[in-house]
Amino acid sequence: MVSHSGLITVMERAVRKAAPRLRRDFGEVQNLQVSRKGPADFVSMADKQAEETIVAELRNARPDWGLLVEEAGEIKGDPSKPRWIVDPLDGTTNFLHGIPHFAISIAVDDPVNGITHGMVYQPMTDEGFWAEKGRGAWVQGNRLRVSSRRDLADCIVSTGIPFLGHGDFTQWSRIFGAVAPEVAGIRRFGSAALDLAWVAAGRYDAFWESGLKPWDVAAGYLLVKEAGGFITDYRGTDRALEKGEVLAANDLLHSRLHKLVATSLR
Ligand code: 2AM
Ligand code: CA
Repeated sequence: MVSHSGLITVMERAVRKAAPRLRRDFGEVQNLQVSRKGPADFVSMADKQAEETIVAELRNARPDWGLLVEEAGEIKGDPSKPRWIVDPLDGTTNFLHGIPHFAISIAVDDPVNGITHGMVYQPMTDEGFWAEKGRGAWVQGNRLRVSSRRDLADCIVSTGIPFLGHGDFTQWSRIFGAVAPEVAGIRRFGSAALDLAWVAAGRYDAFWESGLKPWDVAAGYLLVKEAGGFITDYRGTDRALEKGEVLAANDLLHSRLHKLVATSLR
C-alpha cells in the first residue's frame, strides 16, 4: 500500500462520511421511481446533504481554505492558500433514475501549482481513485496506468452528449461522426468525473466532452495526468480545465484522436 499525504486522508475521510447516507438515499430513490411526482426533490435533498457533510469535514480540516462547490458556489478563503473544488454527486441524472453510476469528486487547487490532489470516489463500488501531483494515481493501493492500446479499432471511447439544450450538439455530432467509425465502441455513462477516472484506470482508452464545470473535471484531470495520459482541450492546449472542454486519452492515442477532432471541427 502506498503512503499518501495528509490531504488525501482528509479527502478520504470526507467521502467516507458522506457515502453511507448517499447509499441509503440511493436505495430510497429506487423505491420512489414508481411515485407520480418522482424522486427529483428527494435527490436534490440527498445532493445537498452530501455537500454539507463534505464541506463541513473539509472546512474543519483546513478552516482558512476557500471552496468551489457545485451547489453552494464559491466560498471565499485565504487567497494565498489552496482551495477545494467539490462535486458531491456527479452523475445526478443516473442517481435520479436508480442507475448505480455516480461519484463524489474532490480536488485541491493550489494558487501556484494548480491541481495538486484529486479524488473520485464511487460509493456503490467503494472505489476511491486518488492522485497526488508527482506521486502517481492509485486505486485501492494499486497504481493506475492509462491503457496501452494503440489501435483505434480496439478502443472504447467515452463521451458526454449535450443534454436538454445545453452545449453545442452540432460540434459534438461532428466529433462523433469522425471518431465513431474508427473505434470499437463509444460509451455515454453520465459522470464526467468517473469517465476521467476510468481513462486513468485504462478501462476507457479516451474521453471527450465540452460544457463541463471545474468540479466535474478537476480531480479527474490530475488522475489522467498522473496515470500517464494526456488531457487537453479540443485544440490540444493545456486549458481543458479552464475551458471545460476535454480530450483525454492514453499517451499513444491522444495525437491521433486530436487530429480527428481538429479535422472534424474545421
Ligand atoms: P452532474 O451529475 O453533477 O450534474 C456528463 O455529461 C456531465 O454533465 C456530468 O458530469 C453531469 O454532472 C453533468 N450533467 C448535468 N445534467 C445532466 C444531464 N441531464 N444528463 C447528463 N449529464 C448531466
Ligand atoms: Ca458534476
